[in-house]
Amino acid sequence: MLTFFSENQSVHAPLRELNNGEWMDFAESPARVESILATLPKTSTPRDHGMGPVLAVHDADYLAFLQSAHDEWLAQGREGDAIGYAFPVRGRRPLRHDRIDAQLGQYGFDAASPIAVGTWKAAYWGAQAALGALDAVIAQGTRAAFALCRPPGHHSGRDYFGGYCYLNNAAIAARAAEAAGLGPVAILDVDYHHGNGTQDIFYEDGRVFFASIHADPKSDYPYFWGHADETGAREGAGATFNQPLPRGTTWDVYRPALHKALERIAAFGAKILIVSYGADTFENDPISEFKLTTKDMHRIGAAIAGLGLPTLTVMEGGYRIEALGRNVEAYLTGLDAG
Ligand code: Q9C
Ligand code: ZN
Repeated sequence: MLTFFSENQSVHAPLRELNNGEWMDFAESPARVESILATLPKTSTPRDHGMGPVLAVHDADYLAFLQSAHDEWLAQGREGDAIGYAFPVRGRRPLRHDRIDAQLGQYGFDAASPIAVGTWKAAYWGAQAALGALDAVIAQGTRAAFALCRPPGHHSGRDYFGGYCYLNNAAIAARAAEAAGLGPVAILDVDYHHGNGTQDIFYEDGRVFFASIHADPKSDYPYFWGHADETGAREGAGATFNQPLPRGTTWDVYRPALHKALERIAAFGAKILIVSYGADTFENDPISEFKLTTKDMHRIGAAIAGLGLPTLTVMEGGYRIEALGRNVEAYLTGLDAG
């Protein structure tokens, strides 16, 4: 499997996040990549595709904020990672603020996603990794490629960050695929958490199908998106397909949901598939509650390969670091074998 990754992605290393009322070590650590790289034969460094494909998804003011936020944090005499604490309630006027704390609240939706010194650089190159893997699917006619994206992307929307995500790598690749004439595009999100950013970006877009299988947002983060009755709007009506599953989900529950998602993607007439792959559905994930095994990761890959579509996988979550490389390897092997 052709894999794309840039060393620049490892400079994003926030110290801690606010979780259940306590500071804990930042779960989305650079060590995740080390675990995955140890199981992959070789990786390619993506070329720099510039800001064009990023601007096709994200607002310019949001991108300017991301690039300057940590400098501004330091300029205010703060130390360490920038993190917000005040968030506008829905319905507040769309005010533009200079104060960094107001901006962190405006553009962020949780306190789990600090902006550290290397965040912009790493997020930028994570998106480039997705674009590099897309190049491989296009130009080299590879059936499948893997972007070792870190930080992950699926919680990030057009103008917001959250859930360890700053740029939506899957969405950036999807728009670039459309621009290259490879559409219609389907995105399948199998991370434990609902891909709220991806859903928002394509919610009114009928040309990109978004299917997600995730922990029920009645019990799990991100709570405010991912319910089964969210099915898209306007031109996108019917092009969003959410399957929330209960905590404790094992393969016998997961499998029929996966097959339903794949059926819907086939019926949509997708010509290319982008998979947001999270290994946080794993039974021993420290922040998640599904019970999938390493063998099930292989089954997920094989089932997806059964669609027979050119497939670009972008890495999302997965936090049991000792097992992460093996889980990703199992998924990719399934994808190759299927
Ligand atoms: N007590 C990804 O997997 N914290 N992001 C949840 C639960 C945020 C996960 C708190 C989890 C974000 C890409
Ligand atoms: Zn996740």
